Amino acid sequence: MTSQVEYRTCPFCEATCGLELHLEDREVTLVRGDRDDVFSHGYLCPKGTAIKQLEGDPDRLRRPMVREGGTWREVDWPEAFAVVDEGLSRALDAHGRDAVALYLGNPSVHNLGLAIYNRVLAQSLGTTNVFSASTVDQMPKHVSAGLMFGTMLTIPVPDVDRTDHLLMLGANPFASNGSLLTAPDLPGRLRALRRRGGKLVVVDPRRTKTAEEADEHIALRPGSDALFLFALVHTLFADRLVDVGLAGPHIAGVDEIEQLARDFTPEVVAPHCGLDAVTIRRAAHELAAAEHAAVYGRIGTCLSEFGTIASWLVDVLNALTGNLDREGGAMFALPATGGGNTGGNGTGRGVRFGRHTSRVRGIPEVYGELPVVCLAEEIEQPGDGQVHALVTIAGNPVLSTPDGVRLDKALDALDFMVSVDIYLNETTRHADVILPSPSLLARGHYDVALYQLAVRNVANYSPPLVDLESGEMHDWEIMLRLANVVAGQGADADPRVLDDIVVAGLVDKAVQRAGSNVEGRDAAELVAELSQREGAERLLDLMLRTGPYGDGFGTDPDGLTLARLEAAPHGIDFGPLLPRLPNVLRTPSGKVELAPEPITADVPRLRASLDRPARNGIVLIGRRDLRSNNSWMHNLDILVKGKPRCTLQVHPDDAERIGLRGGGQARVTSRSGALHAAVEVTDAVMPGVVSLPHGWGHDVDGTALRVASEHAGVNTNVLADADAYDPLSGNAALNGIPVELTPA
Ligand SMILES: Nc1nc2c(c(=O)[nH]1)N[C@H]1C(S)=C(S)[C@@H](COP(=O)(O)OP(=O)(O)OC[C@H]3O[C@@H](n4cnc5c(=O)[nH]c(N)nc54)[C@H](O)[C@@H]3O)O[C@H]1N2
Ligand SMILES: Nc1nc2c(c(=O)[nH]1)N[C@H]1C(S)=C(S)[C@@H](COP(=O)(O)OP(=O)(O)OC[C@H]3O[C@@H](n4cnc5c(=O)[nH]c(N)nc54)[C@H](O)[C@@H]3O)O[C@H]1N2
Ligand code: SF4
Ligand SMILES: [Mo]
Repeated sequence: MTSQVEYRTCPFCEATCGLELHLEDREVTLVRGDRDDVFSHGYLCPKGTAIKQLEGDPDRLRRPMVREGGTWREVDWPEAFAVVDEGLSRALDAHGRDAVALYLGNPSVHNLGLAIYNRVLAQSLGTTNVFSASTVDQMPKHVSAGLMFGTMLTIPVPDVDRTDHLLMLGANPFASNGSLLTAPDLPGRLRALRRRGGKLVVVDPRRTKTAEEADEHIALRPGSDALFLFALVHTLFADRLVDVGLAGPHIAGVDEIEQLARDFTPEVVAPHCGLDAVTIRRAAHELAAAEHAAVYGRIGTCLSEFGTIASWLVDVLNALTGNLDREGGAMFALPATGGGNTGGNGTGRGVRFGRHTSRVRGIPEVYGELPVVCLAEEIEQPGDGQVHALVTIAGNPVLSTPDGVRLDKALDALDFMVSVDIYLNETTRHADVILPSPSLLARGHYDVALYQLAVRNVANYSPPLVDLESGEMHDWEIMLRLANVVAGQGADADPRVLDDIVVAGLVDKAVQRAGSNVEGRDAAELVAELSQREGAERLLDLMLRTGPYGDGFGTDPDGLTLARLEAAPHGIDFGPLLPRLPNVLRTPSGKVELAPEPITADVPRLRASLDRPARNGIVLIGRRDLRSNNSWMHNLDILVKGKPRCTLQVHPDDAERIGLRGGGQARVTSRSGALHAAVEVTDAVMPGVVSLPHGWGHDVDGTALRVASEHAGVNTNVLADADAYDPLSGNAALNGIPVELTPA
């Protein structure tokens, strides 16, 4: 038996904490925070420790599985891929490319092999029916960022370590550890902000842990963030507080914003927000007065029918207060792997949406995908272009997307389904084949996406700690083999041949790109230099070497390579964020587009909402718990033991009026469904608002989740309406759902 201590980045959320793992052979015996990690300095949360239980979970799939009727059989990889080939080819041959849909779930972003090869699979498949968890999450921010700055990931992050004033809407980092804001120990960073005399203001219908730790909690009505933010903008203009600062020369559209904000006075929006005008005006004045301030919005602002407008106004406010791209304000990361906004000259093609639309409802595509609110109907409705088969990659849409019951039925009706997943759960039980990712210990890890949104420029690579066991396959190889299958190459085709084509294509692009650190170099020479590595690591090395700190294949001998990261197990810190305007921009104008037409054209819809009478019925919102991770970590006893956490939080006034008791049951009904939930009476939620977390509802038949099924909870998304979405991004409006409550 060999004992080792190894370091790797936690892959469970966006915070990228360093873990210190104690191993006996393949077994994790102890998990601690890595004190020497350049970014997390020893911080970790209960989910990070649970890597031990996840590795040991007997329900975690370790071999490919094939379903025959109601029974599952472990098979070897050749057999699994033969079944996949038969099932997908049948659908493609009979009905064409669009007959096979793809759904990419959240963990596919946190897995190097899946994250890098997603696109290869999608391109080989060539379907317009691509869906992902992004349209129940952050798509509104991608849309607003793309239109304002030119790429979907050019998203400013609040410079939490140096700001004096943080206005945070719809986020609860004390539970979530931050999102579109990579900052290990974000709670600690927020406490430090207050210790140095700064102010934290939290806008949330619920008094969360984050709100309790803040200087001020503004409890607003769900779904009214866009109105609230517009009233802040209005106030800045009305009270002559606009000062765009040093970024001024790079910003277009300020005057248009003033016009647009004219109608949104604090007095007009206040009743819709459940606030008074004085609070709104004061919030605007404090934001403007702070030396360094930042506005940040997350889930609460995105999961609404005005998600894109709210996401946009967050950055409009950052710009109008002179805090965009400025130390202590909202800044852009410079990621080591490069990205859409590195290596160019500050202009680009910008973004365009709606190149195709969904078949049934005609909802426009964004960034090549369709909103997941359309998935069920695309399977159900017969006709040309109907979805007959589905590939899911690390996703559980039955629990995570609207109208879960309907989607559950739709999946049952598919001709064929294959899932790359580590559990037999509510979604994958409908699959014909499940292809499991290998043990976390056997994977290399690097957070390609998350470092693009980090509060410091950091790079950290975790090498595989153990070899694959027999029966395991690398994620990148699974993806390449799937790509071969859907490209008609067959189940036995060598994935390395396709991989070589992918690498050659990327190297060609790099040597042709003006200003790249390998511009004009011999592509074959570069490919040869990469040849000691394969799969995800080879592509990662290429990205790092051609990225902003890269060695350019010898151009800068001190520059970054994957080998250098391998020699730095605690990561490399490239320092705090630096201003990046105008070079970071990829808009055709080379300016920050403060008033992009697609968004300004949607403002009348928001204005019209002011004419609706302010609702006084009850609305439902979600929440997260520190020990949950969306739907998929509930099978780990250490994370679910204790008091049940899937409770319906109800304000005492509402409970009394309706006749609900803590510990009792409520029947909750919405336009799309009904459920019974355990009631928790608490004044943490504002009157008229109830809260139920998502990711529960593990009591369905045919899964293999022994622990989770004993802590089943209920699936809140049966209450979510597939007709409620933000038209600009297609993102589901999962918060602010009108519901009726009765005692059950
Ligand atoms: N009502 C409501 N609904 C919501 C939200 C909300 O706030 N309220 N939040 C939304 C958000 S932000 C998100 S991101 C989505 C998440 O939506 P999804 O991504 O669809 O769902 P997850 O619960 O993350 O499920 C992840 C799946 O990946 C599998 N998995 C985990 N690790 C691995 C791995 O390493 N390899 C592979 N192959 N599979 C793996 C799990 O077994 C599980 O099946 O939910 C959304 N749904
Ligand atoms: N422990 C844990 N951590 C996680 C996850 C998890 O499931 N568990 N999921 C990960 C994922 S995929 C994501 S995307 C991130 C999300 O990270 P966060 O955005 O921080 O997510 P939440 O904790 O759900 O916080 C959202 C807050 O919005 C509030 N809210 C609801 N409706 C509204 C509204 O209309 N307006 C405003 N202003 N607020 C509203 C809710 O009360 C809640 O407190 O967390 C990630 N981290
Ligand atoms: S905060 Fe996120 S990255 Fe850090 S240990 Fe917890 S789950 Fe892992
Ligand atoms: Mo998410």
